[in-house]
Amino acid sequence: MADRADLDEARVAFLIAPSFDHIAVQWGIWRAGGIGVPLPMGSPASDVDYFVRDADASAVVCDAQYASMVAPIAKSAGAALFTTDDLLRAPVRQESESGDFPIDGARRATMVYTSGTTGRPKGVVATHANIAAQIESLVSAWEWSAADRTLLVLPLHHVHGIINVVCSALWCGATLEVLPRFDADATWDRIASGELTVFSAVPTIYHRLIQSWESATAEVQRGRSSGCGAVRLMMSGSAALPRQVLERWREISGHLLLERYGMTEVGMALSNPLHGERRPGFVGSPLPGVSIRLVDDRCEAAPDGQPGEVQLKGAGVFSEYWRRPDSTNEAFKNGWFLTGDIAIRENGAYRLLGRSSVDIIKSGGDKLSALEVEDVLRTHPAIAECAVVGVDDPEWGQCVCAAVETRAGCALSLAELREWAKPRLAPYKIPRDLMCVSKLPRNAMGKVIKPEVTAFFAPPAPPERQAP
Ligand code: MCA
Ligand code: AMP
Repeated sequence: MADRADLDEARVAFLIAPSFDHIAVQWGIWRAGGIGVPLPMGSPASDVDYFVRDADASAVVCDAQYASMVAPIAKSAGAALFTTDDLLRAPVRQESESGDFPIDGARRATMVYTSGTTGRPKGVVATHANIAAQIESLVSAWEWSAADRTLLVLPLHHVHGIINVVCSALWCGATLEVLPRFDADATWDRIASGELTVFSAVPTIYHRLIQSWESATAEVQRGRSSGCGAVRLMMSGSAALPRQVLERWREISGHLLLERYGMTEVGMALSNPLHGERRPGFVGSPLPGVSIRLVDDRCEAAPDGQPGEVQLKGAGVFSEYWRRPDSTNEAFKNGWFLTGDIAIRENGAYRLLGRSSVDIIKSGGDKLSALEVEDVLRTHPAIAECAVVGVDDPEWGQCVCAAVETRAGCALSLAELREWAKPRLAPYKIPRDLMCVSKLPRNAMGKVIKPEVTAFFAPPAPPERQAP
């Protein structure tokens, strides 16, 4: 592989913590003509094995500390293994130091794994042209410039971190600082320095930053709040921004967070304005280069104020799900990408109402399939049947909760289940609450009634008393 002049769209998977090394490896893969497949940090070996095989990766690059976990996987998948030390600390060959290099926009550039309702995660393939369109849209809408300085606190296996932070900053020569993982105090230190101008995060991170601010001394609080004054743009996305977070953040920082809406398959689609009125609870209007329509359940255009599915078109929309032509076909109708998100439009701005499937859960900005978790839980020896739901939570947005029917004579605790799940599920997919029930609620067809399962964990508030 090292001797090939052009990787010719070979997949290179990489398990590297957010860092200069991570970004250098991604750029190296692009320059060499490969497809970069960033893997989630904290993945259990079973997930790494799945990603490497599904992507049919020719090579895996990892931080040295993961080499012993990755080596047997790479070997059995027939992929070469490199550590970042092997690649980045090796002497640079003269011929690879050339300046500009041609990239054909139609060439496939990245594959980011995402969960759908059914099956295991799918690789979302974006071409160089898709990525360029996604970045140019944001650079223009949010007026990124070389004078900006931002801090990455997000993982780099998601579009939010890759496109909205890293690529947008580097596209226009802005300064990018990188934390290997989110840390509330370290993030506040950098905001308090007064050097940052742009900041983007998910609601759970703002929730954590608020908690950290609340527990600081009055003097530290003043320094942190004053540092926010230097930031020209603070953004939230990837999950719904709770009203309390928006309001408390405004009091602490003086910023009305700019909320926007995106998806791995399209990059960013809708945004509140940089200048002009930002409407709490709304995700704004289409970003440059994005066309949108709302389609109701009769397959007709939803009028203003009526819910419909968000469907999108634009140069940023992905090219395909890797080696899943059926899923790709199902995801498009007449060239429109069907997001599965339901929204309404009021006075030109869009408000998200939820997803068409209850089986997609968003926890801390990470998306997962309830059905995928159920498939794994059913392999537990004590579990006869189970139902996984997302339950509203002020910190995580939604919490993964499992209701299970245990086998006769078996008992199961949450601690036991979480321990058992660690090598089998990514950390954010592991249930945070468990309820053992004698029978799951089912409808006449025998299908589990998920809203009733959700109510086990979060009983709906009693209806307000009517005045007699
Ligand atoms: C970590 N844990 C989680 C999550 N992340 N549990 C549920 N949901 C999660 N998302 C687990 C940890 O493994 C640990 O488990 C426990 O929670 C507490 O860990 P802690 O250290 O407190 O959490 P953390 O590691 O700091 O992570 C929280 C986080 C992280 C910083 C909010 O989840 C995060 O960076 N989320 C952002 C994801 C993101 O970028 N999404 C964008 C995708 P244990 O207690 O067992 O050890 S959407 C996208 O890209 C589209 C295009 C868009 O619109 O933006
Ligand atoms: P992902 O597939 O991980 O890229 O997540 C994309 C999904 O996150 C979208 O389809 C939405 O359901 C959700 N999402 C993104 N931004 C927002 C937002 N501002 N408010 C509510 N949901 C959002």
